[in-house]
Amino acid sequence: MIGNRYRILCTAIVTVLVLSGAVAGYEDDSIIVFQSERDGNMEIYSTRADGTGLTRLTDHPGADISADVSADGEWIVFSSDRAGTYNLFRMRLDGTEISQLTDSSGYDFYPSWSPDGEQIVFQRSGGGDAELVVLDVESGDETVITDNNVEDLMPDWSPDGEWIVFVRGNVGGQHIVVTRPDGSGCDELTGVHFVQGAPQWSPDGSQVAFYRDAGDRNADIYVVGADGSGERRLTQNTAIDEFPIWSPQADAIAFWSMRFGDADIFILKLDQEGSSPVHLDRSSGWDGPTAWVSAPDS
Ligand SMILES: [Ca+2]
Ligand SMILES: [Ca+2]
Ligand SMILES: [Ca+2]
Ligand SMILES: [Ca+2]
Repeated sequence: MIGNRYRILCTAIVTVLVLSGAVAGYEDDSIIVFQSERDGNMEIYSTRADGTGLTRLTDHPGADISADVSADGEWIVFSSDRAGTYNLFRMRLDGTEISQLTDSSGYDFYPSWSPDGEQIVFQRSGGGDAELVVLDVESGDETVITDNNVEDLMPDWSPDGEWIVFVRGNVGGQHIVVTRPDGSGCDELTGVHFVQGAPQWSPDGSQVAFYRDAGDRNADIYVVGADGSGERRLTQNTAIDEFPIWSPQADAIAFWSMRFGDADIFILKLDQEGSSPVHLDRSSGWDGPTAWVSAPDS
C-alpha cells in the first residue's frame, strides 16, 4: 500500500516536472517569426516567444523562407520559389494580402527592411557571385549596391537606417562587412574566417550577432561591437548553431541548432550566458527563426 502511494506520488512529481519544463522558457509575449517544414514543405509561422500561439502564415507547395518583419510591425517580406525561381513577396503579419515584389531570373534571398519600410535590401545570385540589391517597394526600382567577384550575402539594415551589415567572401574566407546603403563606405567588422553568416544588428544598433564556422562544421553564435571591437562567442556546443536574431528587448538571442538532431529553435538569455538555451520547439525537420518583434498593441 505504501509502495503504491509512493509510486503514485513519484508519477505525479514527474508529470509536474515535465509540464513545467514544457512551459518554462522565455516568458514574453513578443512574436518570433520562423520557417519550418513541419507541414511537408517550408512555410512561415509565428509563435509567441513563450512557445504559445503557434500560427501558420503561408500555405503553398513552394518553399517559403527568410521572413523579415517591417519596423512598424505591419508587413512581412519573404523569399519563395512559388512563382519559379526565388523571388521576394510581401504579406501582412497574419499572412493575408500576399503580393510579389521582385520578378528576376536570379535567386533573391535574405530580404531586410529599411527602418522606414520604404526599401528592402536582399541578396541576388544566379549567373555568378551574389550581389546586394536595394528595392524601392513603392516604385519597384532596383539598385545593385555591390559589384565584385566574390559573394555578397545575407544583408541586414541597421535600426538607424545608416548602414547595412552583410557577409563578403567565398567559402573558405569570409568577412562580416558594413556598407552605406548606397554601397559606399565599406568597412570590415571581423577578420577572415572559413564561414561567417547571418549578421544581425541589435535593436539599438550597438552590436552585431552572427555565426562563425572555423571549418569544422561546428558553427557557433558570436557578437561583435558595431565598431568591430569586443568580439565574444556566445555558444559553446559541438552541434551547428546558426542564424541568430535579437529579442526586441535585446535580452536574448534566438537561433537554430542541430543539437537535437535536426534544426530546432533555441533561445539564449544573455544574462544567463553559459547556461543551456531554452529549446523552444521540438519538431521534426527544419525549424529556424528569422525575425523577432514586439507584441502588437492590444
Ligand atoms: Ca510552402
Ligand atoms: Ca559580389
Ligand atoms: Ca556549435
Ligand atoms: Ca526541427
